Amino acid sequence: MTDLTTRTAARPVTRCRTCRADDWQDVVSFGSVPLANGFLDPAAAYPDEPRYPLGVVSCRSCRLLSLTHVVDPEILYRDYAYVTSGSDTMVRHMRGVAETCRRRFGLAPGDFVVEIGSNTGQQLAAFQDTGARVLGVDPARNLAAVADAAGVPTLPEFFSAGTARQVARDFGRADLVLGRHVFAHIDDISGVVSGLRELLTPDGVFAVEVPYALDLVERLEFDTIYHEHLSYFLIRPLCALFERHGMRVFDIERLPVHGGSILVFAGFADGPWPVRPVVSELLRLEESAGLYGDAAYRDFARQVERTRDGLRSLVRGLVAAGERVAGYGASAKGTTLLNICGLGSAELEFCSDTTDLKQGKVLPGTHVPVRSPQAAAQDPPDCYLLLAWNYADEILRKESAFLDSGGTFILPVPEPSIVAA
Ligand code: DWN
Repeated sequence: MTDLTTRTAARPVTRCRTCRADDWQDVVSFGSVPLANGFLDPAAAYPDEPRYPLGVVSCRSCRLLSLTHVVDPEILYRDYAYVTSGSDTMVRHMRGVAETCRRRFGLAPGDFVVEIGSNTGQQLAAFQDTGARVLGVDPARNLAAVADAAGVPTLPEFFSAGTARQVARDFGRADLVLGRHVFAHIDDISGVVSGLRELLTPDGVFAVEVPYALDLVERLEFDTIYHEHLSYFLIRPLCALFERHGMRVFDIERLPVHGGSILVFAGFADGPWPVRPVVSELLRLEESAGLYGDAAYRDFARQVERTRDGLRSLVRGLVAAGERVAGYGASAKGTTLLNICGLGSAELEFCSDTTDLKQGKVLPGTHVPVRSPQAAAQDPPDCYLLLAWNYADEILRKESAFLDSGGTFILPVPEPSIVAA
C-alpha cells in the first residue's frame, strides 16, 4: 500500500498537460475544499478531514481549462465511493455508446475492447452483449472486485503507457479503447495517448467521453469543478494533444449526459478514418462563443459568484420561513456545490441517495447525513435541493407524488429555480 504521507498530496500545475505551454489565465478559485467523494463515517468531530486548493486556470495557448492543483490519485481513487449510476438515463446511455461504436466501427464478435476507468464494468457488459471480448482497467480495488465478480475481467490498476504495453502483451491489441468520464481525471494524459500507440491496432479507435467545457461555461456548471476533474476540455486542446502523438480527432458526438458531454473519436493520423465536418464545426462554435479569449472566462467567474449568492439566499430564505430542506442525490457535484456555496447542516436536514456505499455516511465538509430514499420518504422535507440535477427529468418523473403533495425541488444551476407541481 502506498505510504501517502511521503507523497505530495496536492501538487501545483505548472505546464499545460495538453500543449506544454505555461501561460495561464486565472478563472475561478474556491479556496481549500474537501474531496467531493470524501464521504465520512458519522463522528462527533472531523479534525483530520483533508481539504485541498480548488481553482481553475485557462491555458492561453490551447484553451484547456485545468485545476490549479493535482491531488494524489492514490488518495482519490484506491477506495472509490462513486459507482457508475444504475439510473435509467445512464443504462440507456451506456447501451447507446456500445451500439454507436459497434455500428460505426464495425466491431465484430471477438473484437477486443478495453475500457479505462471501467468502474463496476457496466459499460463493458454492454459491449459483451454485442459479442466483444473485453477488459477493464480501474484503480479502485473495491470496484474492480465487483466487476470481476460480475464477469467483466478488470485490472485493478491506473492506466498508463506501461499498463497499455502490459495489456497488449498479455491480451493482444485492442480494436477499441474507451474512456468514459475518466480522461479528465488523469494528469498524464499525454502518457495515456502515447500508450495507445502500444495498445491499439492500426485501424483502432480511441473513444473518449468527457464533460464539454463549452456546456460548463455556458450553463454555469461550476459545481462540476472538483478535485477529480483535472481538465475541462474543448475540442481545440484535445486536437492539440492527439496531434502531438501522431493521432487525430476524426469524429465527435455531443451528448446530454453529465450536464453536456462530448464523445470524441480519435485514430492514428495514417489510419482509415476520415475527419468529419463536425470537428471544424465545433472548433468554430467554440471560437464564436469567445472561449479562445480571456473575456468569456471573466464573465463566467462573475456569473458563478452571482449564482452562488443567489442559491445561498434562496435556500436560507426558505429555511428562515420555516421550510424543511434536504438534498437529493449525494453527487460529487452536489457535495462540491454545498461546500463552495457555504450551505450545509444549518440548512439541509439530510441528503438522500440511492448508492449503498454512501448511505449512513455524512457528506464531506458539511457532514450532512446521507439517507436511503426509503428512509427519506418516511419523513420527506418540504423542499429538495436537487444535487443530481443532471438527472432532473428522470427524478422529477419519479418524484411526481412528492410534487403532487406540495413538495418542491430547487434546480441550482444555471440560475437557482424552484420546480413545483
Ligand atoms: O466524473 C464523474 C461523474 C461521471 O460521476 C465522477 N468524477 C464522479 C461522478 O460524479 P457525480 O457523483 O456527480 O455523478 P452522478 O451520476 O451525477 O451522481 C448522481 C448521484 O445521485 C449518485 O450518488 C446517485 C444519486 N441518485 C439518486 O440518489 N437518485 C441518482 C439518481 C438518478 C436518483 O434517482
